[in-house]
Amino acid sequence: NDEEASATAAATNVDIGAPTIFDKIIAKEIPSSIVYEDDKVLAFRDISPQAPIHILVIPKSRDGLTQLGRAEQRHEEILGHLLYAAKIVAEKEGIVDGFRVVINSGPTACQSVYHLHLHVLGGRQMKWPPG
Ligand code: D5M
Repeated sequence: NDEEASATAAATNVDIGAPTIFDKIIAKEIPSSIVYEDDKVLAFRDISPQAPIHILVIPKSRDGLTQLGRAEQRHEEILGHLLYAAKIVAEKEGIVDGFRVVINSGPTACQSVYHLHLHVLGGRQMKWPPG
């Protein structure tokens, strides 16, 4: 089931600071559906959408920012930029009146790709608490 699959993915991928599939997306070596881009961030559709709109916002330069739990003070500016980019993405997608931003940090949170990313989710009624 989905829960087991995400737990397996989280257990398989460990944070060793290695390049991830997102580097290939940034380099446009593998295709992605890009919805927003500037000099610092890239936003593209999640390959496994959990809502009608599910977009990932990532920094173009990982710069040690594999997960939020490893953030350092020098990352403050990019973290703010990513959050503002999430709002621009929500606006572009027509969900700015109601959307959710999620960051999974570490295996317990089922993070599977160790290149920091914000999930922007919307287009349906969200539930609380999340799983
Ligand atoms: O989320 C990692 C997310 O990355 C997960 O929702 C799937 C998505 N993903 C993985 N590979 C791709 C490609 N190639 N394109 C688009 N989206 C992708 P996490 O928070 O680490 O669990």
